Amino acid sequence: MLAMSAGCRPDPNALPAGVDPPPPVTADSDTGGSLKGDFGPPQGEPIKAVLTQPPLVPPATGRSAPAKVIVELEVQEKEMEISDGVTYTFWTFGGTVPGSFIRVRQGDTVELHLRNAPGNKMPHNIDLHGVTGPGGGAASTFTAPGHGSQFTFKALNAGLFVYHCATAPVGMHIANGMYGLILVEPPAGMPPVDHEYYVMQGDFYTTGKYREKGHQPFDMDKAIDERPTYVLFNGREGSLTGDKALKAKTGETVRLYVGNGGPNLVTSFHVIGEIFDKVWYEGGTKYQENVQTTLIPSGGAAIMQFHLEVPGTYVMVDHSIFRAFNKGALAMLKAEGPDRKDIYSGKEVDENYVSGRALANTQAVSTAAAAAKSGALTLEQQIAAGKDLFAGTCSTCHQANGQGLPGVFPPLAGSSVLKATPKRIVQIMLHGLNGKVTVNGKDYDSVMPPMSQLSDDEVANIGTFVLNSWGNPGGRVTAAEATTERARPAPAAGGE
Ligand code: HEC
Ligand SMILES: [Cu+2]
Repeated sequence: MLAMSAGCRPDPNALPAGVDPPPPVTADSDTGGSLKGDFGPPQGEPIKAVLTQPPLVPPATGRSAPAKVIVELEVQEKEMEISDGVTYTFWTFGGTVPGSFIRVRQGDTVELHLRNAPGNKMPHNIDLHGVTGPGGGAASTFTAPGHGSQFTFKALNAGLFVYHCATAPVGMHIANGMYGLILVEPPAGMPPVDHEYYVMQGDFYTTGKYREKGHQPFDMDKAIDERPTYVLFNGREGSLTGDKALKAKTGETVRLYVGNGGPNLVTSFHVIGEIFDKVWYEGGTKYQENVQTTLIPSGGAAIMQFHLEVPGTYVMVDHSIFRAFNKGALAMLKAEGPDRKDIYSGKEVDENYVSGRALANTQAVSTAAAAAKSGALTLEQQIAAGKDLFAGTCSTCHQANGQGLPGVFPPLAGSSVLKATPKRIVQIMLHGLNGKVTVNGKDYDSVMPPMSQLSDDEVANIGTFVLNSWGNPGGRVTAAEATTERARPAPAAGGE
């Protein structure tokens, strides 16, 4: 039968002339996993692991034999900013979110010391996904404040692994920032590249709204319902934007070690304007090529690599895109180098992406928040904070100079509407505006969407900035006025 079909028509599985057949799947084409990960007892003197804080990655181990590696981690519970003017009590491995990056080689014997800093309030432990053994170390490392514990494991599988705290309530410990990455290099190491960076996503649950100023406690109900207030890279909104953006030059290759601590969300990790040349998906041994977006499960990781050709700002997002622009999941990589108009002609368009409330270094916003808290907020501080926020919120339509766009977006500069009723700006921001409106003698019949995602102090500061700019009548908007306006029903269309 085989002979007959071969004789009658061409074999549909035959390869075209000159094309090699794929390599056969043999026992050698996989790494053997843990079965082949034990290279015998550790050699030489014990080595103290180099740990790094995000976004840095420790140097390659550079070793060709298994060693005993000592890792010392200290749990610190500390208050840090989660966004400008917003503080949160994080629980951390080593004082940062995510925790210190650990790098060892397959076959290494790792002696892990966990200290729980005196003054902490909670017991903690560590479960490393790179450990072979029940609990991944959790049971051996349960540690009360002011105490230390240790356990030893042999890193049998190569890969990029998440570690996290697994003390009850587990979800709360993870939600507070208790996770990090451990890279177990394959025996030959990772191929060298120009830059390696450490980025980890996490979802956060605060009782207040997104960007609501002041200290924000953890909200267990939101966490159980999986309704995060923030979705962040490296534990803070703006941790990798503006001056803190990752840096590289064109002609260089960048490798990202990206983890997802969760506790709840899966991430669709994407770099706007780049294509991953390689993705070691799920943090494992094999790579896929030419990938746009890679999925990283909660409690998982991936390694991506790309070569930079065109200079400019590359924005990294969770492509579940409301998380990027309305919950903070946005980071940047700045590539310097000469233009490559042959590859990309355009002007820099990152403003379009970045403006949607993702500006970094809004120092004035923090200053105003601190001043408001102490009851000493000045008009100047409100105007300065409002100016920063206007740039990320209103300027897309009304333009940075408040002139609007003829026939499309009315001017805020010298606006007759604001001259007639200055405080109407609060209502327009919170409830939007539609129907016919006449501004400086010209008619507009368009729609401004409500900007109700703004917090009350943001409304107050933007309003104050606009009223005190471009020949407008001046005055001051308070957060209390925003609270009152928010509670009122939206006015009917065509308010003129
Ligand atoms: C998506 C585009 C868009 C954004 C963003 C936007 N507006 Fe508007 N805005 C409009 C449009 C369109 C109108 C006119 C609506 C109409 O025709 O009824 C308008 C009208 C106004 C008016 C009344 C008319 C005038 O020119 O005085 C004010 C005040 C105003 N906007 C303030 C703001 C402020 C403050 C922000 C930022 C918090 C903002 N807008 C963000 C599109 C926008
Ligand atoms: Cu913990």
